[in-house]
Parts: sequence; C-alpha cells; structure tokens
Amino acid sequence: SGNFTSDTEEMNYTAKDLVENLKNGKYKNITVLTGAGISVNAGIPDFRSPKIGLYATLKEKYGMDDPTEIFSLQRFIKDPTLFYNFFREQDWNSYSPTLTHYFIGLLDYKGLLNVNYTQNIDALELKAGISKEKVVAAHGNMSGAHCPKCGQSKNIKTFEEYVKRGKIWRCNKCKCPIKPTVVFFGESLPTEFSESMDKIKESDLGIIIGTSLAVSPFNSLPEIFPRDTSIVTINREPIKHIPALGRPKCITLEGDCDDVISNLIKDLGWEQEFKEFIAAQ
Ligand code: CNA
Repeated sequence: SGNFTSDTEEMNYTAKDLVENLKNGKYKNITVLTGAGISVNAGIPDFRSPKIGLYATLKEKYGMDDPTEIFSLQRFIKDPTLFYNFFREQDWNSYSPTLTHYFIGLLDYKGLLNVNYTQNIDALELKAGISKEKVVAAHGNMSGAHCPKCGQSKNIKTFEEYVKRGKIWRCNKCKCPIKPTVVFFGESLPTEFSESMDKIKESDLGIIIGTSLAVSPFNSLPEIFPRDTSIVTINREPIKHIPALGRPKCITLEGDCDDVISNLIKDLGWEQEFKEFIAAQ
C-alpha cells in the first residue's frame, strides 16, 4: 500500500539525506544533546571509556570499587577530600573547545540551533561561541559554588583558592563542605532542565554526540523528540540503548566526533565559513 511504501522510504533515511536537508535549509530547529565524549579531544577524560575514562583511572589509582563515589553527595559531605583532590588535579580554565563544540557554535551563528542540552560541566560551550541562552547545563558547571546543605551561593574563586591551599572550605552557617555547582549523584538537577524540555518538542533535527546515555534523567531526553524528527547519533562506541532508536528517521555515525563533524562540514561545503567562525571566537 501507499503507506507501506512511504514507511520504507523513511526507514532509508541516510547520511546523504542529512547533508541534503541541512544544505537546503530544511532543518531550522536543531537540538543537540551532548556528553563528555565531545570534550575528550580537548584533553578532558570522559567517565566510561575503557582504559582512558575517569572511572577506569580512578579504579586503578585509588583502588576504588565504585568510582562514581567521587561524585556522591553523601560521601562528599562525610569526606570531601577525594573530590577536592580530583578538582585540584585539573586546571579547569585551561581547556579549549573542540571542533564539535565549534560546529554547535556555527549552527547557532546560522540561526539553526534550537537548544544544546549538555551533561558536561566544563562550560566549553560558551568558549565555542554558543550563546548562553541556548545552553542547558543539565548537570551544572564549574562557574559557581554553593553549600549543598543550605544552598547558599559561594564564590568559585574562593573555592579554587581553598583547593589550591589544600584546605576544605566549610559553610559559615552549617559547616557543610562547599562544592562547585556541578550536580552530584543524590542532588537534584537545575530547574532549567525541566523548564526547557518543551523546546525539544519543536526540533526538526536531533543530534546526539559523545554520550553513553547511561545517566538518568538526561538519557530520557531523546524520547521527547517528535516521531518524525530526524535523529543523528555520533559516538565512538555503540551506545547500548538509544531511547529514540526505532523511529523512522534515525541514523548512527560511528567514530571520533571531530572526524565525523569534519567530514560533515566538507560534505556541506561549509569549510570556509567554519574556519572563519572558529577564527572569530
Ligand atoms: P560517558 O558515560 O563517559 O560517555 C562518553 C561517551 O563518549 C562514550 O560512549 C564514549 O565512547 C564516547 N566518546 C569518547 N570520546 C569520543 C570521541 N572523541 N568522539 C566520539 N565519541 C566519544 O559520559 P556521559 O556524558 O554520557 O555521562 C554523563 C556524565 C559525564 C555527566 O554527568 C558529566 O558531568 C560527566 N563528565 C563530564 C565531563 C566534562 O564536562 N567534559 C568529563 C567527564 C565526565
């Protein structure tokens, strides 16, 4: 039947269609969902990559059975030294965005970006020129600090000073250790996370990049895409479970995200524009 034919056609949605539709201006409301994988080439290890991921390293370095403990609120309140040491070992201000960050910036510059939901806490989105209003930092970021008990905002620079001196900074009110405004396991997500969800319903293209989609509730966001939204997943390893997979227009491009993006930029004929955009940031 006619229906059957049109279904089959849609199931054949390919990378070529993605390029054609992007070129022809068919996508105007692109939602990008990102994870730690897009910052790996900036020199920030992700969590779950075998061998080089933070979880594998922590297991080896501290003999920790459960390296997620470093981001457990309960554990932090009892003993913040593990997290303070971890924070001290990275210079969070020293990293530069990757090609993938800049690609999202270019989409925004072209007026095509709907929203970028990110799980990353490195705030590299802003350095790549993505406008602040378009970024939902679902797990917070390192730009502020707070007391996890009374919620009082604290100065991140003071927090950094304490860390540098190897001292624990405690809240003057409740004596609880101060932490950056990144969401730990056991903490609730910023209100913006649910407040911006309706935007996802307006997407005509979804791009999911560099995430294992292992963390809830972020990993349920792909389900919000309307059924006829085209969805492209870019990841180095196969993702075990993509909630939105099985939709008619869904493709996976496996590989290093910066390689995949470079090829895409070439296919789109956007190379010159992309170069100029990066130079302007
Ligand atoms: P994850 O679970 O570590 O998954 C990362 C995924 O990215 C894996 O599937 C990798 O295969 C893939 N990947 C790694 N490198 C590349 C690459 N170059 N190209 C393409 N794919 C690649 O990380 P998620 O983001 O899914 O998990 C959510 C956690 C990770 C959030 O709570 C973050 O706060 C947390 N995190 C953030 C950062 C950061 O801000 N940069 C770093 C480490 C962890």
